Amino acid sequence: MTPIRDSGNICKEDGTVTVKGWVQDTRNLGGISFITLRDRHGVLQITMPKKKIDPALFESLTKLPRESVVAVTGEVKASDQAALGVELIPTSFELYSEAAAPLPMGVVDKVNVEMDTRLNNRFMDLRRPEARAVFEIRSLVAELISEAMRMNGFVGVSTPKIVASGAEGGATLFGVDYFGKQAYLAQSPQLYKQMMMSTGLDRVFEIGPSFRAEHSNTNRHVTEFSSFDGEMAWIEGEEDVMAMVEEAVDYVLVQLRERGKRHLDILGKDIAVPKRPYPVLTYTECLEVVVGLGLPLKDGDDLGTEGERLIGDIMAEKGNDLYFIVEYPEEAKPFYIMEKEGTGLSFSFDLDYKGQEISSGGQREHRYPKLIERMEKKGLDPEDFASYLDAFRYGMPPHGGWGMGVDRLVSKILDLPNVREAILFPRDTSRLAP
Ligand code: AMO
Repeated sequence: MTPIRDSGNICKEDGTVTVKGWVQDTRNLGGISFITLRDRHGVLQITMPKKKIDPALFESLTKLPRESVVAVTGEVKASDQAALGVELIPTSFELYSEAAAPLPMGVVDKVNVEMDTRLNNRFMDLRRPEARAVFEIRSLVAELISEAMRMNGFVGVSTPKIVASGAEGGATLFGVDYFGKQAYLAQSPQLYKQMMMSTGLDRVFEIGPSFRAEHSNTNRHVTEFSSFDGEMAWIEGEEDVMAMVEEAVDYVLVQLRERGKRHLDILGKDIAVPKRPYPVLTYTECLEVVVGLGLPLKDGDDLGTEGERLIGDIMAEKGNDLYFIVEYPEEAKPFYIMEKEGTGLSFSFDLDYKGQEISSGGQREHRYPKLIERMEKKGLDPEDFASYLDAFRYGMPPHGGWGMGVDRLVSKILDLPNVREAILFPRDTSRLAP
């Protein structure tokens, strides 16, 4: 396949070139002036010695407002002073779009702009190479996830995002009026990916949007996130699922280190690939540790942001960025997770990365009568899940799976302080635009 040109630049046979991009900066020193022209790949210096170029051209180019979009044609010359080692001496130009002034935020100014201002002006923020690099990396992460899954026999699927019942609890459901019927935005693909396990497409994965009416305004919660979900049948226990999650995350990190180098360099990041197997802690031991450190938690409570962070600090000291936490109390886990009978525990796990949960999963309850029992125990009405339950009545293999927040994964890989940095247009309690 011949790649299609990925920039506006054109080299002509007469030796002139046309470069297209944004006017990042202009400097007029009187006898000579310069433009820094930026495109996706970098910047080029356009040099205008007043005596050597047409006065009208000099005038118009020098007056261009920052961030205007232009095409400049001219000759490329070697230059010791220019960062690229070459500069362009212009002979003509075309103004595609003049930028208004003042700009809502600077692109190259070294002042720290608040995240809110950046998100309000995301189109402008993304003109900064560092902001763009995050999304180059995110795109690669998604590609690597798909590669890892395909290599392990998983089929990519797309499940509905407008659904009739929620799988992850009523508190975080967004309601939708669906032609007069009550519908919801999907909190996860949980019910559908499990239904697939009864079909023969017994290893599926999806990267898609998930919606949660999260009222908490934290640096790791948004109301629309991207979820990497997997589900696999014929497992012997939740360890099989954990091994697959570990395989996928390791593949992403190892490959990203090489294939994402150009973008990682822009961010000044190298990726530490944690040693395998990832350590496994139990919920109970984590709880004891954080309670010992003063957190007022009781058995069954979520470890929470602070608890996860404390465990993260302890694990970081031992050189472990990624670790599993297993054996959560069954009451703390959703109805679809299998109970460890007679123990009060469940066949579940979380995967934490640098002190933050990035994934949770486990073995599912595939036995129809037990599943009904679990639903009732959780106060759910099996009638509301009739089409899901049908898939369990006519032959359902043992299975398990996981959900992983892609936004959280990317933000942890890159040590971003807020998950919103890894989302183009984040949605939260106070943000619905842009
Ligand atoms: P859970 O609810 O733990 O599990 O979600 C799985 C992962 O999704 C991410 N996540 C979020 N990311 C950003 N903002 C949010 N509000 C948010 N909520 C969740 C986290 C989390 O670890 N169906 C199960 C998974 C399974 O068992 O297969 C589920 O959704 O990274």
